[in-house]
Amino acid sequence: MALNPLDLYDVASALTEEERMVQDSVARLVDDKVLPVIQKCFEEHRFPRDLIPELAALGLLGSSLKGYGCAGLNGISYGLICQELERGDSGIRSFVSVQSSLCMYPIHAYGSEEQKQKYLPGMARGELIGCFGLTEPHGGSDPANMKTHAKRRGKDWVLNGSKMWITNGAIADLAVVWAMTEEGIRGFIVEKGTPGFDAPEIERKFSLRASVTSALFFDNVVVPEANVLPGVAGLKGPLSCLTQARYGIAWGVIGAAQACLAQVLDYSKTRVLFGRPLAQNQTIQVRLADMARRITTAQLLALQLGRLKDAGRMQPSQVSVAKWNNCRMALDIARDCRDMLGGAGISAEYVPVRHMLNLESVITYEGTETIHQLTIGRELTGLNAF
Ligand code: TGC
Ligand code: FAD
Repeated sequence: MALNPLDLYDVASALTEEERMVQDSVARLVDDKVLPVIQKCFEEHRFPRDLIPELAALGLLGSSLKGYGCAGLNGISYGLICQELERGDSGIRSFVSVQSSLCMYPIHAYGSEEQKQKYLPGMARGELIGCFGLTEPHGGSDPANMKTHAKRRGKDWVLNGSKMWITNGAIADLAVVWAMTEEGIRGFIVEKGTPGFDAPEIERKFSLRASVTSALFFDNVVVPEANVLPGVAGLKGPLSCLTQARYGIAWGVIGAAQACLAQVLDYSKTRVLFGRPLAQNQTIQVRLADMARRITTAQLLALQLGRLKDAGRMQPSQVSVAKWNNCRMALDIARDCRDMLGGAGISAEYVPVRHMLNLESVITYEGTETIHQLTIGRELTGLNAF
């Protein structure tokens, strides 16, 4: 029996029935609702907001959280959700990553009961949109050097500073913002419309054009004590959220790579050059084989990482291995697929160039490749090279 070129090791057979059902239902959503509109959204620099209710209806927002209207799925299912969404576009997966792992997760993990009741059910229904403000303009790789700060004033806090490159910012109803205080870094829930808070969109991106990216500005923004996350202080608060989101990205980018390989496989079999299909050339087959090998490796890495996550044993440096390997794999494949399409590869008719441009962001955000390499280096040697 011929192997599935997008799943050479039959990873599908290692999934439970529930995991397969989740994957299939998200795949249908992507085929029916994302793929028909996404290229136009990308060209128009527009996030397809009307998809939000569809994502919510399938339980994809905060899908691995328990209670508060969330689906309570396992880590593998969350990974498969990201994989299918990113087969459509990294911008759609980004929206779900930020809503779920970066905004709902910290409220769920570190919020008060009132905060959970107030925000999580609405966020799961897609009625409230969240964003996550960690990166600052002077250097995102080193969030410990944070300039945004909050000072106590009576029962309130006063927030000043700015954040940069914030996914969902301009469409968000609430922002989880990390700021320096006398007690170290704390998390603040800042609601849209709070005086002194502004979230302008960053225009003219060449990447993630179907995703909203914004700056956040805080000019003497008064935040009540009730909006401070009580359960965490220090850098481990935001970094623990990043661990969740990076896990999803490690799965997500597999979908982008699969979309590129699927299209270039078809193309290379029908494109006839020098009297034979492009796919009948040795160098083309070597390149295709290399893509399938790298996708297979990435799938197995993600699957084992998911098993570790579901067993409660996943370590941040293990996530770094997968985020680094899988983003690099997907970006290299998208670039190579773009090349194998020749001139057609720069056309919006084909998906690789869009995925390639998106993946330039994905390999940068949630920790650049270098940050993940140095994290693994520190794990191996016990020496901090940051
Ligand atoms: P370091 O001393 O290593 O750690 C400080 C404290 O945090 C703990 N910790 C972690 N906890 C949970 N998960 C992790 N991944 C953790 N990494 C570290 C650590 O144990 C320590 O705890 P404690 O109790 O001892 O205080 O901190 P460092 O200053 O040396 O920094 C390390 C470094 C460079 C790895 C970190 O700063 C880093 O990861 N930098 C990259 C920043 C980054 O990834 N930013 C992403 C912003 S969000 C984003 O990009 C969203 S895009 C979303 C989308 O659209 O999909
Ligand atoms: P810098 O930190 O200035 O890094 C510049 C270069 O220096 C990189 O190549 C880096 O690898 C390298 N470098 C850094 N340190 C070292 C070192 N010690 N040794 C060697 N090289 C080093 N942030 C959020 O908080 N929330 C979001 O929702 C969010 N969404 C994003 C969406 C998009 C589309 C993008 C592009 C970014 C987003 N980010 C978000 C920000 C993202 O996390 C940062 O861009 C990323 O962490 C890198 O920070 P920086 O851009 O400031 O680059």
